Amino acid sequence: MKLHDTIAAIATPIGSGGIAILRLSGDQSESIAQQLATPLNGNPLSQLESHKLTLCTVHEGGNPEKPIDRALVVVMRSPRSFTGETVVEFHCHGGFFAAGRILEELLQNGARMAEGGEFTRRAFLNGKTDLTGAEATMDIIDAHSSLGLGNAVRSLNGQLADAINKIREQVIAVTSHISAAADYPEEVETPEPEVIAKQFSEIRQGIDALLGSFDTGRILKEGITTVIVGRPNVGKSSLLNAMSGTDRAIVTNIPGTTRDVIEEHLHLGGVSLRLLDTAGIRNHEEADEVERLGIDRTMEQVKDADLCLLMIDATQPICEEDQRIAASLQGKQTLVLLNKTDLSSSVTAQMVAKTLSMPIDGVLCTATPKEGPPQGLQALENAISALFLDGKVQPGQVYLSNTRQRDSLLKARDALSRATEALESDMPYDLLYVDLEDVLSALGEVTGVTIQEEIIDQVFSRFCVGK
Ligand SMILES: Nc1nc2c(ncn2[C@@H]2O[C@H](COP(=O)(O)OP(=O)(O)OP(=O)(O)O)[C@@H](O)[C@H]2O)c(=O)[nH]1
Ligand SMILES: [Mg+2]
Repeated sequence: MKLHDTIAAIATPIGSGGIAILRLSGDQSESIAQQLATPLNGNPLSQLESHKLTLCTVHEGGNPEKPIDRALVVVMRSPRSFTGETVVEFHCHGGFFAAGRILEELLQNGARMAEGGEFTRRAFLNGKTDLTGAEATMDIIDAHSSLGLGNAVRSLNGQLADAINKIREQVIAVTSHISAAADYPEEVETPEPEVIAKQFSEIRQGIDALLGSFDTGRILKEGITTVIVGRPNVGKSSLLNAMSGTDRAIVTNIPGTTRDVIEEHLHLGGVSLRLLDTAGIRNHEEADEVERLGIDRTMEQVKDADLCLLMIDATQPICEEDQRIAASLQGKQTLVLLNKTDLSSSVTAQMVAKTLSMPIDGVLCTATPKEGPPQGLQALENAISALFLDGKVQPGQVYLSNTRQRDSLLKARDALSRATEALESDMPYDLLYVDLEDVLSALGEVTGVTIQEEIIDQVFSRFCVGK
């Protein structure tokens, strides 16, 4: 990958659509574009005002006999562009052909096909964005909920980078105070250990606050993975259908209907709920081979779930299998749904809570009959919101949502703990430097000021071509 190459790519998805946008970035962008685009106002492309769209005809090799399309072309001269280099965009007609033909022409005239994420990588290398901004760009493209989008935009606007930089400044302040006192003992008073300890604790609070926001940030970005589990025939598929307002899962009164995992995405309070319906769990001996495989898949899903909905049939006494399933969900966030409460039943929520050792507010009564409206779904949505969102998502706050960033912050916290231990064991101050340097460099990894090439590669490998 050469940095001075001029790169080109189609930036919009391929397919039928009103417009498609191609991007060129690099020193040669204007001269390459000029080979095929002719402004209708007669001026050469090189005389176009920067950042102004101009209608052009686009021809193969600039030959008027061989038209490809009419396109709006905009030149964004360096450094006022996304990448910091001169960028030219062609806004041509969408569909499968025009943009592809223009791209071929650009490549033939000296541009190179951009690699995935190369435009954003150049923006980063040219100081147009830091790594949190680059990653936020990707999160905006991938967002599937309004709260997730809001968090990504806040990060793009620099809120996360600001929070990290504020902590870095605190580390720099304490490090430089110690070193100034060591270098100029006459002029700078050596700080007392209590003073340094207090500063360390403030730094730690800042790091902990960001790390503590990760669980919510991940939910905002990826949604709440929720798995419905229970014995066969209790109504799991009926719940998936009722909550998603679809007929997605087959519902019959034959136990063992669902074999594969069925997934639907819904919206709940501004985040996405990834709802998974699974094969009913019963003794492997009672189930046939396909069902057994389905049961194994159910347990796989449980491992990765944020929330398990354990469903119990209210028309039957709570049995050993229900208890076994409940025991297998130990340690997972779980709500119990007492389903089929529209039918006459002798099982109460209190009995379920007692038998399964659940708090009573973790047991909800539902009904998802084939005919007639479902019941209890609003209470279920409220309970999920209470667990994951209420009081946890504060307006305007930025949440850490990226494992790479979290891992760097964990490294920073470990290094700070080492520095704190050294301080507490009365080590000479100059022994704190190494650990404080590690704190700084780990914090710098988050924004990209101190970073190795392979981390940059890892970040940008997630991007698509054209971004
Ligand atoms: N009356 C009533 N019937 C229900 C309710 N929920 C489900 N059913 C019926 O119970 C039967 C089983 O429902 P499913 O949704 O297929 O149950 P499941 O838990 O997915 O079953 P498996 O896929 O076999 O594990 C169907 O006949 C449903 O119509 C309910 O709340 N009330
Ligand atoms: Mg089912």
